[in-house]
Amino acid sequence: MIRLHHCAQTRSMRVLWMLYELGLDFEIVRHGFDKTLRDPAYLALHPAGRVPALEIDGGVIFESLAALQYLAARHPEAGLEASGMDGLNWLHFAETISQHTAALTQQHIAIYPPGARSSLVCKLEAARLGKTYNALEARLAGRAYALGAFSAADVALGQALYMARHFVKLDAFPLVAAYYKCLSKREAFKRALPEADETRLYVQDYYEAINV
Ligand SMILES: N[C@@H](CCC(=O)N[C@@H](CS)C(=O)NCC(=O)O)C(=O)O
Repeated sequence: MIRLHHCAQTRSMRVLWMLYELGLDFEIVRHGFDKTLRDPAYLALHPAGRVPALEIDGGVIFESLAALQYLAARHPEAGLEASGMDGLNWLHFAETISQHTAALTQQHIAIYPPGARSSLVCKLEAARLGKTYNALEARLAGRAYALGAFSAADVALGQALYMARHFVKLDAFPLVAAYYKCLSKREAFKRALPEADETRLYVQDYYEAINV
């Protein structure tokens, strides 16, 4: 049995999307995005108490992009592998995007009291996130997908954009905006979105830079 430990609107969504792309049978364990991730039972699956954790083939994969690589290689018939220099670079570039989203999520949502948030860090991280959009914009010139054909790299990058656009809009990056629009129409992407009654990490579509 494949079992995915998941929190809505987090990096575990990448793995959920990929599992749906592959049409596999699996269970989802939905966690709250809170201290329960540090419960000893969960720490036995993920050493830092984060999501995702994917129980599969008698082991656990606890890095989202490793999970995408593993799943794509496990199912070569789906043709989703992102391998070689280009494939690995663009698959893992998702994390270059997401590290800024994580910092911005902390600043705009997680840090309490709100007075402890930093407008300087918000502006810096948003500017650095914009630079990653620039890099992706250049990569997408003449390409519908990061590697030409749809692959695990697009699942990773599309999900990274899904989170990132809460802090830096895609409008100023026409190729990235069109790419995200195309990816977000995929059935597997839509199935990986939060359920109607699920607690969301992002309660706003967009978070303006804060002034403290
Ligand atoms: N590099 C890891 C990052 C995992 C990670 O930090 N996940 C976040 C959600 S996006 C998390 O679980 N945060 C909970 C916490 O920090 O307490 C991956 O890609 O799987």
